Amino acid sequence: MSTRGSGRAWAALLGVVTGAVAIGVAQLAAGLLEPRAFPVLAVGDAVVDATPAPVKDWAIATFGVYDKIVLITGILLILAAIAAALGVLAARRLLYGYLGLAVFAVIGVVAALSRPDADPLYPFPTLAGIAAAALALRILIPRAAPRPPAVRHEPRPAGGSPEPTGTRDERHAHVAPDDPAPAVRHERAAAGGGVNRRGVLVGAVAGLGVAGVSGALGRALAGRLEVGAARSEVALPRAAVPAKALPAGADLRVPGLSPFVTPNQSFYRIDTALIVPQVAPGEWRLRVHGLVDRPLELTYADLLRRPMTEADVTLACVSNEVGGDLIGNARWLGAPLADLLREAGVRPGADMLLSTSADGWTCGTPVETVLDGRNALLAVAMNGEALPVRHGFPVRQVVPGLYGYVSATKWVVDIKVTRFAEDQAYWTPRGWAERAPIKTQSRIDVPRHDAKVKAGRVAVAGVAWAQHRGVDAVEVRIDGGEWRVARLAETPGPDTWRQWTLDWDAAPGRHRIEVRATDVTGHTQPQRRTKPAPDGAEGWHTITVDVTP
Ligand SMILES: Nc1nc2c(c(=O)[nH]1)N[C@H]1C(S)=C(S)[C@@H](COP(=O)(O)O)O[C@H]1N2
Ligand SMILES: [Mo]
Repeated sequence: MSTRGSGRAWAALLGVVTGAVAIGVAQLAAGLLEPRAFPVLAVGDAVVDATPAPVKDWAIATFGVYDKIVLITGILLILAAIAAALGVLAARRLLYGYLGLAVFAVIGVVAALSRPDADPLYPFPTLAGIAAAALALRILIPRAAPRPPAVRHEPRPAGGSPEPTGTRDERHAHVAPDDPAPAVRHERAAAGGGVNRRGVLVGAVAGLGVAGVSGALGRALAGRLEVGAARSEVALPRAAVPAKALPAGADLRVPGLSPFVTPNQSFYRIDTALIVPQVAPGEWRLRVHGLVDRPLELTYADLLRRPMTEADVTLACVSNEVGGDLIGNARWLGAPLADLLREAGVRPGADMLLSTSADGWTCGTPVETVLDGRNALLAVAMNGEALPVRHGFPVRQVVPGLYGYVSATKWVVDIKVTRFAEDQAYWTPRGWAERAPIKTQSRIDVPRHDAKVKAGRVAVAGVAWAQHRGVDAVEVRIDGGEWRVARLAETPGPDTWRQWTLDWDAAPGRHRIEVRATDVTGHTQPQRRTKPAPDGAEGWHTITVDVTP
């Protein structure tokens, strides 16, 4: 590497270290003040909000539940690249580095203030991080500057030539008589460009130390604000209306088939929140207002005192592709939403509930759906435990038959009774339908697509759903042959998915398996596959398998 090149590489390294200092110190400030104002998250949140719907759909389809990790990693990698470039620029003139940091300060502050729940503290973590970075830059970057040892240390050769003779390394092998630290000098020589390599490394390690310690401390402090402890102390009320016992035949227990009840730990999670909102039950309030005769405000204790209903309901995400896994079934415990609305007194003309989460996400649900007698709940528990924080603790909505984005508000804190003509929910201007009942769908779980199976009797099995209508029949066909009726598992009601299975006598070769469901209204899934937008994918799930003799 040339002298210049190596100096640049060191400057880039120190730029990245400076960036790490900024992020670590910002994390510390965020942990002290407000975890959500951590600029990387604020920028990530802003990116999520600004991302066009098709890109978001693609991200969900491609990365699934890892979409957030991918986004944050992407942001950090981009930041690292820019920080490296800033390091190089700053080595040329420190001012360039400061200007770059100023740009970051503006981006971070604007992103933080753009959060729907932003308060005046939000800019501080960014500003603290940038101030620390400016200091780090000032201390670190000069270390990457190639020292011109010829001027300070080279004894001028006799003969007056301005240029020292010999190769670079030979030159540096000379030890000036006045050099106070020959060992250090040797290091410089090894760096090849007169760069004080030890100085750079010491600076980098110190910078990373500051970044690591402040970052870890910040995360620990943020954790102190988490509500996990409060959650474990919740005493769940008994259900006034318990769920019917699950029919013995609800779970066919075919290996590889999704269990009837999805465990909380493996329940899909979809939301726009990069860090899970932490809403303490003691601070939770639900306001019901808008087109009502008597606006209400409830505390968590008020809610728990209401008669509770328990119900098995399968949630589904509108972004679920045909054959996808953004669907899960759980037993929910909650207060009927309809009772609450009747107490508030919905005024004529109101047709939409605009619910808002603690982090400002909104959702529009038809009033008539909530009032038509189905188990629309303000849920506090999922599968026998207080709602997991990721799934909306302390309170979320659950409305059977509607996709999550128009019904299932997590961390819900506000319900405005309004009109579709007057208000818009989060996803509506982003290209998703205003109203979105769940479409009749079926999925093959076993065998897996592209699996190799042994010839002979093969159990083909999966799930089908048509929430609040109910699944009436599931049919399977192999290689485009006759449709065969699958055996259906029992269900506790129309609001859950339904397992199905079919025994197939598989002959060696490659085979195509298709499935379609018919709901209780007599509607059979159409063959043509569509994309999820704007109101849910449809089409037959189709897989191919290799049957070996
Ligand atoms: N606060 C909030 N609630 C939300 C969302 C969200 O982005 N924010 N996403 C909705 C969507 S799109 C779905 S599919 C369901 C998913 O619920 P789950 O994560 O508990 O499975 O939550 C809904 N509730
Ligand atoms: Mo969703």
